[in-house]
Amino acid sequence: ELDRINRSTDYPAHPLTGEAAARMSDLYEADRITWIGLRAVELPLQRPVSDAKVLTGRQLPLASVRLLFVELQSQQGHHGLGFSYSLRTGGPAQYAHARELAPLLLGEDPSDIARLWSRLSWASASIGRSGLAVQSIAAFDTALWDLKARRAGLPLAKLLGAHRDAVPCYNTSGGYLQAPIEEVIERAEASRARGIGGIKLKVGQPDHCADLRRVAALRRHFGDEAALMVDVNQQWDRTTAARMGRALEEFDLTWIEEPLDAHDLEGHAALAAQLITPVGTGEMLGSAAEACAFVERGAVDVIMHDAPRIGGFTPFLQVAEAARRRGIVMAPHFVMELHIHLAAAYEHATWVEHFEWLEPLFQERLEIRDGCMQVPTRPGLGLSLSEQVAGWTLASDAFGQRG
Ligand code: SMN
Ligand code: MG
Repeated sequence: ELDRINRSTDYPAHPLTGEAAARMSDLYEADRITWIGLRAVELPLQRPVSDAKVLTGRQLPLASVRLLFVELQSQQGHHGLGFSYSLRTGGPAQYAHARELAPLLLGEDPSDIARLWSRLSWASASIGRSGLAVQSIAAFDTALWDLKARRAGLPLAKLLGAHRDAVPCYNTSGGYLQAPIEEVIERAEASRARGIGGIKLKVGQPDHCADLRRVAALRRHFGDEAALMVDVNQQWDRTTAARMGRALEEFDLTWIEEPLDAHDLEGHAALAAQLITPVGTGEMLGSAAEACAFVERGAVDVIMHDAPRIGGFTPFLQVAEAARRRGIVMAPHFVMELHIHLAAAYEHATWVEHFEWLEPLFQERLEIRDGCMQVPTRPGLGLSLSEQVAGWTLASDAFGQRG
């Protein structure tokens, strides 16, 4: 029998005839990227916000978000929309680098995402494999994944293989340091009334007692059951982090985020080993390799990498796989519009960060119910640009022939 199965004559001879020929239209036919649009956008925030980096004098308040959008069209009529972002500086450089990369994708099959990522990365080799170089690549990578999922007629989460249709979410935007605690509580109440599950508070002020008083007030107000997190934005040294970490244990926080310098791998590993409260970090890491190092060293209990900052979905999934093998929590940083799909496709406990900031850029809104953000049911990322984007556009360029 085996012999019979293996005999090549059992397979249709070429050229195909009969039923096999009728199935020809089901065979994969390579597509080609025919048009690429780039757009640089500056989205103003309603009010500038300050985290601990501002309170310690290291940075200015954040007043806007810069975005790099990529739109793709293919010969077979498929479309993709992706983006990357930057805060404070770097936007013009991301855009300039994207202009250099875009022509390399023309004529390529948009299905070959891994190969195209590698092609763009080789083209950027002289400016490195992390940070700005891969952040420009991220805009193309996310557009390629959007196109692939749209072509399949599936939400991206489903294309990746979803574990859930809704992901627990928490809100940060009400918890910045310029707001007095009464205002933080008021905004947190509003978030919870909308169905957002957790509340994250910024800490890391030079006055440590003030931080502890704000956390205590939030815990008192919301009771034992509420999921509360704090974000230090890298403003403690190792000694302060150990002391504050110990003082915070009584508040039963869901995590302490960025307690130390974002690149202090050994410091995070030691802190995570000392504290019962989970330690999270990852948003400032510039590549999958950097984020995997934290996961593999056991330096984080919660991995918080950010797809646009590390090169898009392709590298994000490499980090997610390392995290999955260790069973740790994944809470991607910011950009809920992209991360909802990735969080839905993660096996273990996961969170998405709810931020209203980017909502005006898109026509669609993510739905929130019972503490969870619902995974969009539209194909691809489920995003299309709003009309307002034109008014915030600083520059645009196009490559190839528009269909
Ligand atoms: C943060 C920083 C920058 C943009 C958005 C959010 C912050 C967070 O560190 O984790 O919420
Ligand atoms: Mg953070």
